[in-house]
Amino acid sequence: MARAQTFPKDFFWGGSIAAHQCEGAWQEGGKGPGMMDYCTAGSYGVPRRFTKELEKGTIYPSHEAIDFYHRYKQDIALFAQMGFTALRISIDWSRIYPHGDEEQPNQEGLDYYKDVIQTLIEYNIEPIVTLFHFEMPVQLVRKYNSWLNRNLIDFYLKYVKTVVSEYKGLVKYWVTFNEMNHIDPQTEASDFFVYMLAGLTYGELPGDKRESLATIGYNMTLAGVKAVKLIKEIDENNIVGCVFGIHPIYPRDCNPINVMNAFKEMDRDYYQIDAMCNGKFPTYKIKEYEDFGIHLEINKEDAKAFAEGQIDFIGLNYYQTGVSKTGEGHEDDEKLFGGVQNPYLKQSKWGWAIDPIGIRYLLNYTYRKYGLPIMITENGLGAVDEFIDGKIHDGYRIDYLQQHLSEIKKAIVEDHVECFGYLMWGPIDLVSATTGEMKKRYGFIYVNKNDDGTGDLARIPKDSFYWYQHIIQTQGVEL
Ligand code: BGP
Repeated sequence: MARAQTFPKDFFWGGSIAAHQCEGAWQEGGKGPGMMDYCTAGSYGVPRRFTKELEKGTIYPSHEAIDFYHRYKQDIALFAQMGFTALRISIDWSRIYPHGDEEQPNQEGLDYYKDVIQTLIEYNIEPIVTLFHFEMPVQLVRKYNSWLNRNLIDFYLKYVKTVVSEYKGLVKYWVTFNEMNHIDPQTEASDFFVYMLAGLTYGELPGDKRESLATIGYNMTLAGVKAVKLIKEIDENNIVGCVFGIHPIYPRDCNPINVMNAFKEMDRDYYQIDAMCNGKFPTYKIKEYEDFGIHLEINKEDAKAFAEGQIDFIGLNYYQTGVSKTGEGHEDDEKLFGGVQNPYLKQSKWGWAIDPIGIRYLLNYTYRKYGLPIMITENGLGAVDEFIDGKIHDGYRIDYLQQHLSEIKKAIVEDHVECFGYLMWGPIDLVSATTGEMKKRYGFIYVNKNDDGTGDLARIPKDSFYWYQHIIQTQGVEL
């Protein structure tokens, strides 16, 4: 058989969005308050804040976002015009169980997502549904202490059962969690990620910080494997994955100790994938925790859950590579640059290193480790777009995507990595997760909304819109 020359015929071409970054309508359709509704806007260098109460005069970007809630039909029509064959959306838990612990779900929330999903299907766009993309009812945090409490696993499974049963036969591809890998006691999981994933700030984590982080990571991983089993019990045709946000770590140089340290830094992002692919929570991790004096609450039945809940595919979000923070012989550069930059790479305006080869490296590394199919569930360039003669000529975005896609093609064609989809992050401009800005734009479609909340929310295709349309039409042969 001749070697494949391009992407497989049934490759998923599309994009990824998340409810709290696009829907808005935060008090409509019976939705309860979600954690992200209490998150202010920030900017590059100015962190977003989570406030206990809503502050007058402060902008909370999720409240209106880009109003996808009311405009999804128009937006999906534009995705269809580009030729999308898949769209990854997330379901906001607080639209289904407004406070997280109700007996009955909110039917209006279920109906809303059903219509979104049916609209996608009408356009032959495969819905890929994420069940947790930082969206969580506030009450689950305030009353139960979030994922530190094992009860959260049951609330999550109840929500998963409701949603997966409701969309049986409509949705086949499910994602249990987005980027839970940022919770780890050995990283300085930023305050922000702890909050987004677990709803708690460092200040609010009771007891030993590292033990709390390990517990949150364990409970979420356990919830993830239990969800896999449940989703397949509801429909054996369901295909279930989990999404991880990984930036490969390069060593500072070829000094063996620096190579070893870089490996260790990167390896931290993999213990949950190990747990979800190998049928058990890794013993090395439990022993490592013991070395640190961290005690995990592990029940006898947990082992069975890990044995029965292996995922079918791995989703990878890739934006950048990093350079190991530890580097013998490099103490001075660190002081000089205040962070570790790769001198071979350029950076985006938000300081993210642009490294197309990194995506091929990540695909190879992960595929060789597990042999499971992989979907690129996020990738893209956050940039400032400006109108010239009423148009946005975003050649910089086209270059970025072109280079990354051509490295993915090499991974598929030359390295034989089973990669079955490319979902560009933010195909329509939306709220940045880390900064809360609109100015950090990823889209093929411009949304007329500014950071101060002004703008008529009009949708305008950029040059990259037509470029991606052509790539999809031609199955990436020219890449
Ligand atoms: C990932 C998140 C997304 C998205 C993306 C880009 O970590 O899963 O929700 O936002 O990062 O980040 P940002 O929006 O901050 O540029």
